[in-house]
Amino acid sequence: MKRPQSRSAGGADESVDVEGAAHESPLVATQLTSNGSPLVSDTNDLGVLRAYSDGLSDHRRVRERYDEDGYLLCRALLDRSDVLALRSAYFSAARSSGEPPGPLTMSGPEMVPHGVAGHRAHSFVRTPEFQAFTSIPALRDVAAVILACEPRLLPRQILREYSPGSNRASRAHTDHVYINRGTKNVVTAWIPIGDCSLASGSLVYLEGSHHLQPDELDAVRAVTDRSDPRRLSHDLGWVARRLGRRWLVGDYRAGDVVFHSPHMIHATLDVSGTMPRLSTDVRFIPATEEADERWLETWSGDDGN
Ligand SMILES: O=C(O)CCC(=O)C(=O)O
Repeated sequence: MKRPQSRSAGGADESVDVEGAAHESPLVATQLTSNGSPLVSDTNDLGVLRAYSDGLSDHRRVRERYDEDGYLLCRALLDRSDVLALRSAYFSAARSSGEPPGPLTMSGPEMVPHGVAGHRAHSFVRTPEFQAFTSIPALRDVAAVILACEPRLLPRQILREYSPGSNRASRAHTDHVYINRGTKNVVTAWIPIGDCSLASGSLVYLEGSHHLQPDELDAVRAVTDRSDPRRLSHDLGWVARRLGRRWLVGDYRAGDVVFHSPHMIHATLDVSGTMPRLSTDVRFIPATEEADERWLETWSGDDGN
């Protein structure tokens, strides 16, 4: 069984079972796709995210790791049962409102588009349960260490649901271009709501990409399936080859949270297993600094931001 190896510099090495032992069905690294395009043609082109396991008390160490990697993967930061309860609440709310069982496709013509009024994600982000979840102090505590100050949680908090077999996922992008009208000091927390293996559409990062210059990013806009110039390519394999960098992948368990820099290139995988991927991504800035006004309203799938 081939396994991609994590970087060896410091921290806990982890390996991800890309060939299926932990998954619902066998999955080989070379079959990982995003928006239908292969992530890699050779397993050696993949790396594995490294978790930060040294605790939060040494703030300097936390920031060093975050600055070095562009992300900080915190295993079991949240109580697993709280995360699973939120997942269950989301899908039960959908059932009690008379929606058909099972995952919604995000683009069926008869369906309300994802996250707009009438879609379950739109109503769910407005519930006290969801608001209480994103306000869990543990999230804020890590943001406080990374930002080195009292953080403020921005109200626009995106809830994403991706369906098995839809071949839809988030294209390569940096957050910076979406949140560059206020302070530059922003940290994103990506929170899988449920276990999120490679087969469940997990988040991937382009290794060291937070160190790239803006003109280097321009080089990976040429191949695209979208007109929005803020996005990079949907073809993650091409992005990696063009920039000569590896995608870092990870298996996430309910309770894990990964924090990332607004300059880190990231994307998600297609859901090849049977369970829909549910996740939220929220952003913190220093409490005393100016927020980008686009992030001050509750998220709606059609807010254009
Ligand atoms: O969950 C996704 O599909 C994308 C998340 C994302 O882009 C982010 O957390 O910044």
